[in-house]
Amino acid sequence: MIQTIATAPIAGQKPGTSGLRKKTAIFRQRAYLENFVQSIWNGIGGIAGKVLVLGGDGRAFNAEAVQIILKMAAASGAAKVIVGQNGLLSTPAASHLIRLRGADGGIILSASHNPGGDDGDFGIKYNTANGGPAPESVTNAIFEASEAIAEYQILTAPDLDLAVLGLSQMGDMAVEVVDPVSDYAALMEQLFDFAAIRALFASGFTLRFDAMHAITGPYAREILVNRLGAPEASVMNAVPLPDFGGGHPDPNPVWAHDLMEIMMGAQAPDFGAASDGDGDRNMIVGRGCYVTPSDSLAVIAANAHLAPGYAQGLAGVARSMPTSAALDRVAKARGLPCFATPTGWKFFGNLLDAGRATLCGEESAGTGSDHVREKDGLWAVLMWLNILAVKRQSVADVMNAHWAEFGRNYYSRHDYEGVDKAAAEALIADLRGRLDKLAGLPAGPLTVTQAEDFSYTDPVDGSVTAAQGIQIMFEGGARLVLRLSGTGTEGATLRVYMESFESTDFDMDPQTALGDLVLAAEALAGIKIRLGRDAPDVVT
Ligand code: VG1
Ligand code: CO
Repeated sequence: MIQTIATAPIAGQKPGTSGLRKKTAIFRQRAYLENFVQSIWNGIGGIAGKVLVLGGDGRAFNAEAVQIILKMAAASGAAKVIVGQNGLLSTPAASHLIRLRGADGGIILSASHNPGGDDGDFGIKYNTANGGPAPESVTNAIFEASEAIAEYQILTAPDLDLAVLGLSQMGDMAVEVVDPVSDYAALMEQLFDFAAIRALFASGFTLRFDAMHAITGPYAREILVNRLGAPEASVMNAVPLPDFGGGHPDPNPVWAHDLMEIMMGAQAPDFGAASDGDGDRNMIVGRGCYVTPSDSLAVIAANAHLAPGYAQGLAGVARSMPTSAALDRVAKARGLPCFATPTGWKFFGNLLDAGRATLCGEESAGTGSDHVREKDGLWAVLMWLNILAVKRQSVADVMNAHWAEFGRNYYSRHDYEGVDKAAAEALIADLRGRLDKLAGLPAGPLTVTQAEDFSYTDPVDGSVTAAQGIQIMFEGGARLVLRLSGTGTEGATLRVYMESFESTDFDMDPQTALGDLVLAAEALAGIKIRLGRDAPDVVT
């Protein structure tokens, strides 16, 4: 029986950088999830007769949410939902499944790198038929629907057993439970030279992959251990847990500190990597050598042709605006078009669909290509392994050779987390108000040459997205970016991104190399006083 339940708008159901993210407890409140799911249906013009993909990263509330969404899809007339076994799918695997099956779209349940569990965060996002996160036009329509909602529809039916693979029915709707790993693993086999990587492992090359008790555990086991022959112990924290074992599944040197300790220790393996809650981020680290995500993107751009799936070369490359210009240097040297987009993978979709970019990346440990429409953690790991299998060099040697050829963009991001929202917004607003007067003025030890509020005109559909971060250039070529996070659930997070280019000295500590920029940021924005913080919470 289809029930129509009266409801009222719930304030704040506005998707951020990548979907709607809130505390798990908020999602558990009566009608919170239901309102948003109905708003998705309403915002995209209904789902009658449509085929959707559904899955999540397994965090607390994933299992309950999947059943609710199935019943709501059935009530609104969807033809079929393809769901990962036990309600699980990594974000890149979900994107692939949407494309592989020609589905009309999909719903991914994740708050990505945010901690999970009863006290953690939960999230939901809608991806369109190209497999990518819905563009702003669609997320705005969903938000508007959430502000006008008066009722939602849900089927009264028992929960489905999602442990069993295969077809079943929920009301008039077909439900197909699929293995979350196999299609994705097959895609990776098409893109990369598995024989060469297998030979690399057989030669004694050692790896440690940290799944951080999140979704990539089963994927990493199947691909790295079963298909590529790495020893079982190569994958650590491989069992997904609803609270990620109490950890913070964000693959950076701060949160993946256990892996970092191993990689910097005397017994370090040749190669280390980690992924995040939903499997779309990656961290790459060699023995004693951490690779900044912006550098990793540049190295991949310079070497992707070594992998079979990219042997024909790249059509173009793209990065988010705050990501370092290391990519631009490779693009320039190789004669490739290079695009700078606002933060968030949804802005790469049109470039990928139009064949104008093959490779994309973000400084926040997101790298990917046109094989799906999300960033892809294990893809990046396999790309590196493929490159190393061909070059037979250490990660440190690859980095040194890269910098010798292209120069080094020293890069760091300082995050001030959970700060007072009004204070953070005032900091940005005040700076924004002074931007056109900054050129020529000193800022700490540096001098401003140019200052702007980044606005993006999509080269494919002409849509304009304004106010995407404050970008300030200095004499000598250094660059500073300030923006507020769109993925947090408490207060605000200020991100300060710093970059400076160096053509000869490649062995500095990035924090030292960027010291003048830290002073300039403080002089321009008054971060310490305005936010009441002495130092950033996370430095990557
Ligand atoms: C952050 C990152 C951004 C990334 C986004 C989603 O957004 O900075 O680069 O695309 O997270 O990644 P923000 O608005 O907090 O800076 V994930 O792995 O959380 O889906
Ligand atoms: Co993620």
